[in-house]
Amino acid sequence: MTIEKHFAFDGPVKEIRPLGEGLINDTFFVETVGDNPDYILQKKNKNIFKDIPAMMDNIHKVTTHLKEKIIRQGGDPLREALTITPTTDNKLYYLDEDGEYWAACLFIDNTIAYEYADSPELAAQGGRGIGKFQALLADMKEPLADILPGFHNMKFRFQQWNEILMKDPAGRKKKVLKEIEWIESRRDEMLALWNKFESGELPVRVTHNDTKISNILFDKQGNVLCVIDLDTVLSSMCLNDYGDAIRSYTNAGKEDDENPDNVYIKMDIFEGYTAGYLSEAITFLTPAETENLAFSAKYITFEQVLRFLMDYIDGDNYYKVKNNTHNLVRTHAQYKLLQSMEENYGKMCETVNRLVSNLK
Ligand code: GN1
Ligand code: MG
Repeated sequence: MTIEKHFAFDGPVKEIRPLGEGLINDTFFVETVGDNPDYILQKKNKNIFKDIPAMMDNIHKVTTHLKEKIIRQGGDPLREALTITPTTDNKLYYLDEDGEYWAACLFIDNTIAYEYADSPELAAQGGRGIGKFQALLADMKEPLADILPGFHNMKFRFQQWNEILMKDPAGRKKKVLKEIEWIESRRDEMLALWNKFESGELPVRVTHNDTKISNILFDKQGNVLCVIDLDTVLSSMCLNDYGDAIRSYTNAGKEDDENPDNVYIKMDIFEGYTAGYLSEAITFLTPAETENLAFSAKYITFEQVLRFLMDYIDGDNYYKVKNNTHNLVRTHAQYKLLQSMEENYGKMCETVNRLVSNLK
């Protein structure tokens, strides 16, 4: 690989090796010689991200804003926010001869990343991380490009749903009549939340849109340090980020668990994450936002059931699959999580309300 010569890395490169198990981009670790900083290099997935220049521009705007605020608060802008490493001609990405987009950032050393939140304390740190990320960006005025049109927009998702059901491209509709009913019976309540956003009752915010715990770096003392993977930052409801974190942190099973009995919401993790999130986010959340926090967990989990089922009916074109029932297994596992949230919804609302009043 000679890709490294296009980036403004400090110090000569010793080795470039694949890193992590990301399902979307190809990621590499760039080790430089001696004490020079190391880097992360990525080939971005242009099938999913249709406008990578706009995506990099969003990341640049967001990290610039974060760094200004972190400096003003006396923090370390190189460790508490992502730093884009430009190309040698000072661009945010490099477009190679095959039409592939590459981008690099500084590697933040001496950190820990987790795959699961196995304690309420760790979940609380993750919640603090996203709460602080959103709080630092709450006064950002510059608009962000809509790089994933309709991403958490339920109206758009139901348009896609209607079209796919009508086409039934893989002939699978007849196999999922019960599952289709799961979606239809919740259509109105789910659209109602998106309507509150469209009507302006819920404000437009800078949102991360991929708030799983592995997208947060912690320091060696276990304190949250930096939110990473900013590919999906855009302007939307901040409830997306809270809801998606609850969907991923609190699940006792796996996202694609073969045994739905393993899947349910862990209420201690729910409380931990919510407490951590609110400790930072209370500074900017409006009453309409706090009132809809618990519902947003159901909303994003429902959306995930819908997206997996839709991809199954469509013949598996979006998510990578292990076999031709993988998307159906995912649908069932996420539906079990949604049902568990529905059973615990009263308790979820009580917990949010109690934590909010404690902070007032
Ligand atoms: C995709 O691969 P990952 O975890 O970054 C998807 C998310 C889904 C998630 C489900 C751009 O994200 O929206 O919630 O899979 N990202 C995109 O595992 O579609
Ligand atoms: Mg991601």
